[in-house]
Amino acid sequence: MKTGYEKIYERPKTLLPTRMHYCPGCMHAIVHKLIAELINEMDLQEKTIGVCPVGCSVFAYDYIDIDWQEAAHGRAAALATAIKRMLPDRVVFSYQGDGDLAAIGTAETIHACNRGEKFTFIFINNAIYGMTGGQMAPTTLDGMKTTTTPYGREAVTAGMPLKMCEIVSQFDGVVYAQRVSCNNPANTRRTKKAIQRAFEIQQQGLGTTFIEVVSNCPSNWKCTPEVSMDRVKEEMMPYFPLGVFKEPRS
Ligand SMILES: Cc1ncc(C[n+]2csc(CCOP(=O)(O)OP(=O)(O)O)c2C)c(N)n1
Repeated sequence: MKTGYEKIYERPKTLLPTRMHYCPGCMHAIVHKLIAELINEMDLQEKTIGVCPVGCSVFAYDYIDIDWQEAAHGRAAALATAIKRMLPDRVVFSYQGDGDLAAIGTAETIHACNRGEKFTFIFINNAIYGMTGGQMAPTTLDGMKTTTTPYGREAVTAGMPLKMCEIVSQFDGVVYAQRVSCNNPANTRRTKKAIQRAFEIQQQGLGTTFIEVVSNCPSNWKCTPEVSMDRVKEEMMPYFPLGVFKEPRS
């Protein structure tokens, strides 16, 4: 029997009916849904290959019904490079957290972008290592408390948080870089459009496409989902401004 929600929302065939393991309010779940809807609407189910990271989204393959490959921690960009080079007619994306993409995987990320590998990065920046219990990530905000910075991150010892969109948009190989969020319905629609645009540009074979989602982590930020969305707007966005950082040259 259909629940009330199911009566008004028709689940795209690419979104598996698996019960999600994400904590309540986690933006990973929203982004999964957007990707599944998009692949369905763009009729790409048989053409898309995702690369899963190590982190909270390690089980992305349980929710989106496409071909997936699991990467070792931080190695998603290297794996996506290989897949896209071998199967250039597929839409290939890596789905990675900040620990995966910007800490252990920094080298893979930077070099794939510099080489202009023709896949899409979907980068979920929640400013913390979610899966392992809330350690400081490269994108943890200055002053933010984590289990490894109990008095708050200090720039003097940890540097300032990495702004990945700004960094990768410097590379000639990157043709499209946009920072988005899903903290409200309007921004969620923009996120879907941005991922769609990235996939379209990828299909034109122009270069690397990079989507950063300014995200939340209610469990490790130790707040309610509602408060976490407020913090995305009030604390994350001033440092990680939303917007398009790079567009293909026309
Ligand atoms: C080689 C290796 N080093 C460390 C770990 C432990 N580990 C698992 S997930 C993770 C961090 C994930 O954080 P992030 O990429 O930000 O993703 P999130 O869980 O926040 O979505 C770490 C350090 C591991 N599994 N493998």
